[in-house]
Amino acid sequence: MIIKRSTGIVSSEITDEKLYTNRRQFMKQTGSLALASLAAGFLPSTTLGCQTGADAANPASALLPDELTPWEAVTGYNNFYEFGTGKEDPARNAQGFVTIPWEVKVSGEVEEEKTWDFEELVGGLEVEERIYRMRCVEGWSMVIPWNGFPLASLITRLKPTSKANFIEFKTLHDADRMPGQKRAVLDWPYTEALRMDEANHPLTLMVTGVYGKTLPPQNGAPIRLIIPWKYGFKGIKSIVSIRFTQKQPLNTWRASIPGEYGFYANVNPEVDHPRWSQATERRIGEFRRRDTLMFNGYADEVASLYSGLDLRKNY
Ligand SMILES: Nc1nc2c(c(=O)[nH]1)N[C@H]1C(S)=C(S)[C@@H](COP(=O)(O)O)O[C@H]1N2
Ligand SMILES: [Mo]
Repeated sequence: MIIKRSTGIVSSEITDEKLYTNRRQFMKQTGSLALASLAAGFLPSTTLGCQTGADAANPASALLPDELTPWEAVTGYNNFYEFGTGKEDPARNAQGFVTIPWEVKVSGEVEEEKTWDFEELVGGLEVEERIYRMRCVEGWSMVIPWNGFPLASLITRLKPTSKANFIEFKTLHDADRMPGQKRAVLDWPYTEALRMDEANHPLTLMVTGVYGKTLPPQNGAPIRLIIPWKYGFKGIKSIVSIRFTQKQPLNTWRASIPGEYGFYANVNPEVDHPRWSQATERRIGEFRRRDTLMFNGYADEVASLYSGLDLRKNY
């Protein structure tokens, strides 16, 4: 389907909320997202990267079903420091955040540096639904039905040169529109980056919607990044700059606390955060903690990107 911003991204081709409700009920009955994915095969949407069945290395987790995290939690319990550091701040403070018009500056190692209007940037790119497990470095997790397109298809459109080894993203920096930026809690603007092979991986998404609706401001409207095998902080929100670079860019969290956050931020239950273990997580809505899976459960798809890399050093 094609992104239509005036009407949001909802169209007859995308799963509507009633369908989601039905699907959630279905998942409650079957208790298995794997089965729900089978059912999703009858739906017009695509489900990918939902690998839930048995994980030989982690039999305990394999017994636990994945269910979609309710809309209320997905849009009400957020990290978006530009709108405050409390989990409920973004939902409140980002209301009324204006995302039309929106421009994205594309620079660095590209054939042509250019500031793109949002409509032109994403126009014609096919939006898919992807249900992804999400893991925050703070130890909570959710299962979220995102709507977006592979970053790879946008990269093709932007025409980086052969010198591009990394892609760097920046969030809007405007304290009048993002009140959290009045405090120097981070070195604004929020900056993140990926290696080009990570960026071009088919699981890596540029997200413009969630639950079949236009992305709410607290989730990073109008466009944000999602990399399901990495900790949530790599998924930068409200992007206004994309720069292709030869050298590895410095990401915000690494810049502010280098002893705690690295460049890769791959979900890894074996590498503790200096101040807490990463071995388990609390799925929002659940009481008992779950075991955290290597690469957040996406090891089959992405582990080969990191062969030869010491994951204890390169966290
Ligand atoms: N610009 C910006 N992007 C950001 C953040 C932020 O504070 N500012 N928080 C990150 C963190 S820590 C997480 S866990 C996810 C949360 O995304 P969600 O609120 O949509 O679940 O956004 C990430 N992207
Ligand atoms: Mo996070």
